[in-house]
Amino acid sequence: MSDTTFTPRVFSGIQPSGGLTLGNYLGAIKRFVDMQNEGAYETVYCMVDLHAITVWQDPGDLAHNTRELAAGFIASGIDPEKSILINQSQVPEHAQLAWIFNTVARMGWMQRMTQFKDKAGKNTQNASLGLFAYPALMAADILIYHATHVPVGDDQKQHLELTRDIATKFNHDYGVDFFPLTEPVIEGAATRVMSLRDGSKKMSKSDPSDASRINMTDDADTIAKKIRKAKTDPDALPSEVKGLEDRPEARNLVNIYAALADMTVEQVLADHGGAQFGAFKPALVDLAVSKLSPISTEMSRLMADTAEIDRVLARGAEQARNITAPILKQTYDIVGMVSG
Ligand code: AQP
Repeated sequence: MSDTTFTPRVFSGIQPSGGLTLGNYLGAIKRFVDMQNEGAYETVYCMVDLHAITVWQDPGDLAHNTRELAAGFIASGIDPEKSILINQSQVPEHAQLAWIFNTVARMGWMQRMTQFKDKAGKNTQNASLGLFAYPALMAADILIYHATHVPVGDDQKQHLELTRDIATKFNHDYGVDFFPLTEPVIEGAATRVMSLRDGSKKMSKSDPSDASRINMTDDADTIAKKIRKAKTDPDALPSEVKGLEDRPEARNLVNIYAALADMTVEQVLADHGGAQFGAFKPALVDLAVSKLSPISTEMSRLMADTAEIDRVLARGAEQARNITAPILKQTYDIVGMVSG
């Protein structure tokens, strides 16, 4: 346990590896906005472009997706006056600390990471070295801010545990109490939004099937079509949460409803228990369109002036480096690097 008191600070990021999905929004961004507005933390939010290129990204698409992600953050309620909003590669201390952590993390730890196994597929020999080292860079993203809390979706739990292992080993090896043991914040009804086509698969921006996800840029008709076609079962909705067991697709739609409406799953089932999907899906469409359309409209407005987005990111990088440069300098001193 650390005796040092760290400034309550939140860090989290999203990869510009495609368009934002409803999974990213409900599992991550909506929580980012809540934590920003709680006022109990300094908040730093990041487009993690260095992570995105661990699998091939077309350069034009990467630049577009990075700006669009920034627009998505702002349109969803991240206020650059209240939070530091950055693009990862513009703050070089992330990558510099990651190199130190590459020497702290052990091969065996990395080999246990399920995300590497999922993303590398069968041909691990052909995966990039960066994909293997991804969790060490993620630990650096967090710890270069001495972040105390990280809001994430359920899929990132293992990486957060690894971040704590890296902090613990660094502190132990160098006999310091320098890096905090960061707490994951995995909360809400939609910490794992599933594919609309397969209730056993996570909704993902890189899923080849566009029908599997709701993109934050989808218009009202597209959202309606995707929800109407979402895979379900023939039974009516139960009135109790227990009745959703073994019904992954039904549970997914109920979770999405609850998260969008800021309700608990119990409340949704109290209102809709007994309803057939023929009635529940239109209610979900109305709710999704009313919550998501203002965000996509604002994203389009912001994307019409990318110079302004670039200015926000440049200012964010400057603010971020006021935090990251001294932490890197202290890390180098601890490690024994002559840094002048
Ligand atoms: N389906 C999801 N449900 C809940 N949370 C999710 N997140 C992602 N998908 C879901 C959360 O979004 C944050 C950013 O994720 P990321 O972009 O860094 O990477 P990812 O988890 O790999 O997301 P994708 O959409 O699946 O991207 P690709 O397809 O490029 O791999 C994280 O907090 C994550 O938990």
